[in-house]
Amino acid sequence: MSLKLYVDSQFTSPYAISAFVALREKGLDFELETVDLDAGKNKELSYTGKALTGRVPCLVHNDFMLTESSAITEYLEEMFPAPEHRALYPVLPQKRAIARQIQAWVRRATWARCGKNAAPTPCSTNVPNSRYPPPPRRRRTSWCTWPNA
Ligand SMILES: N[C@@H](CCC(=O)N[C@@H](CS)C(=O)NCC(=O)O)C(=O)O
Repeated sequence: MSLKLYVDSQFTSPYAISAFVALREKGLDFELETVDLDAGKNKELSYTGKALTGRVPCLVHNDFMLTESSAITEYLEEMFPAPEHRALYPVLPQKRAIARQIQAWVRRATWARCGKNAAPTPCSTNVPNSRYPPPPRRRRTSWCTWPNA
């Protein structure tokens, strides 16, 4: 079995980090490969041939390739289920929903931390016990999807 995760070479993408954490939590052996977004390596065929969206993260499991961080974590949860591997999501629907709510919050609250044009997001100073941050009111300035990734 082979697992490879493509992440940004700056290690700042919250999307890539969520896939990375899921693999680590599951206790899986995987190879990590970096893609230099600033150099546009994610637009090259060598990457887009694997990653449908041309963005990080991209998971390659044997000959299966998957982008989109939430699809990746849910795929890992189903492919490597508990109890053999640690569960990523709680069993109770409400608790699962809250886990996904937190994931969405973390992804969104840190969205502006990727790539050379990254600027501090107005959400980044918010703490988890505050209300949901308001949507950012700026033009896209980073490599991360904006505004609703
Ligand atoms: N919805 C995607 C967002 C992924 C994303 O926007 N990744 C950024 C890095 S934070 C990226 O690869 N940007 C490169 C580009 O847009 O060219 C996910 O959840 O995986």
